[in-house]
Amino acid sequence: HNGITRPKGYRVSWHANPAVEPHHFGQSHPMKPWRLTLTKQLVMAYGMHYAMDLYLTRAATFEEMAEFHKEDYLEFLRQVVPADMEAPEQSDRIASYNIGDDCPIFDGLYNYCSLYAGGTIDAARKLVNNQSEIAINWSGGLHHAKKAEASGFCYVNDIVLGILQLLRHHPRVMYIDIDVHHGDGVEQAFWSTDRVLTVSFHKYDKDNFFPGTGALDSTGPAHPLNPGAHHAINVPLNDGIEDADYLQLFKEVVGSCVETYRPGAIVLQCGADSLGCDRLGCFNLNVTGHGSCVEYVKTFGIPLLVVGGGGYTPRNVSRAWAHETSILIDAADKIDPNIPETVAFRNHFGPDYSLFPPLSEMRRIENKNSKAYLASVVAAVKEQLRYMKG
Ligand code: ZL4
Ligand code: CA
Ligand code: ZN
Repeated sequence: HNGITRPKGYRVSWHANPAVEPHHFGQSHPMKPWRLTLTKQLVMAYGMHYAMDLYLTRAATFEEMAEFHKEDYLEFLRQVVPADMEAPEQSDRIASYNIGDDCPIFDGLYNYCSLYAGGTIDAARKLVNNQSEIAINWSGGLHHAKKAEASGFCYVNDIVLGILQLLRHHPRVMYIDIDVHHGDGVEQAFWSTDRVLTVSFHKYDKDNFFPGTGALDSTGPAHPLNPGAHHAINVPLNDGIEDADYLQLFKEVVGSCVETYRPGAIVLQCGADSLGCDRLGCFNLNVTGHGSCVEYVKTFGIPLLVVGGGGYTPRNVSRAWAHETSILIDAADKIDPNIPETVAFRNHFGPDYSLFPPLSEMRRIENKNSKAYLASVVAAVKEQLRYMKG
């Protein structure tokens, strides 16, 4: 099938449940689970599914999600219905759990959350049980959710739940986040431990870009005797960063972190809102540039859990995640950049019908990251790693 075969020497597992895809956040909400349908159609049109073990994921149980989340919050998510948004007796709880325009109550909300969380938990367990070396759940990556609060389109933090599974077997887990937003929920969950190193690359503008955290000097608990000190790495960026600069920065930061921290497993959040032309993002990355980060992480040969995240221009989200799937199965060189005639919803990929349209040319945002600024960020991270070593 298109010459795509299983990768040599390692296994890739694909974790998904199509029941996630039809959920609707509401009229004109940027988060569209339907982008997962488009991603799957591309992956199948190229025949990539023949190279992976495919798992239909189950819903996470209440108890599994309660390993991180507060039970009263999960109970609320389980019983709330859209009509409660109008019910005055519910308004205090709705406000306290941060339900609103970003995180609305929609039909099947609990089903949606438990399905994407179940996918990430299953993927982590495949790695832990040595049944897979690379496990993919594109429906996960919802990095803003807190213990008892929804935030930024995220309700249940599947990444935290997946890392908790990995920590049962691995003394140290590294988390890498290339979503354009700061991975605050994951950082906060593991703020006080040295068993998880979190690394987020993001647009940072304290008062004008969500969530406003993730400054360069936000590196963990202030007290040097707290084990989490220095175990949060933040790479704050300005508008318009391009492929070459991003990749160089990514390699220097991630390479130094892996070398120093020596994680037993890596979790990579591949939020596709860092691509050029994203509805919410402000970077200029191409599908190839975004994919090069995934390719670089793969070179370490460390058990890898790959999740999705943001991404608000569905045709480009699906291009990126399909391309990244091909990288993970070691088949990128066998993929025809012309999108197959047979793909469902092919009209979404016009007029170019290419897997790699030049995103950064289409709506170029001025690059506000000087070489000197990027060099200073790398220097600060390396300095931080010296403290981490102790
Ligand atoms: C929308 O059009 O910056 C939500 C959200 C809903 C439909 C109708 C309501 C219109 C853009 C965003 C009013 C919406 C006002 N609808 C939303 C401070 C804010 C308060 C809420 O990729 N308003 C909050 C969250 C970010 C804020 C980004 C990224 C997630 C991830 C991982 C989350 N919140 C200002 C915005 C729309 C909407 C249009 C929106 N919300 C854009 N940015 C935000 O990191 C998955
Ligand atoms: Ca990020
Ligand atoms: Zn995002």
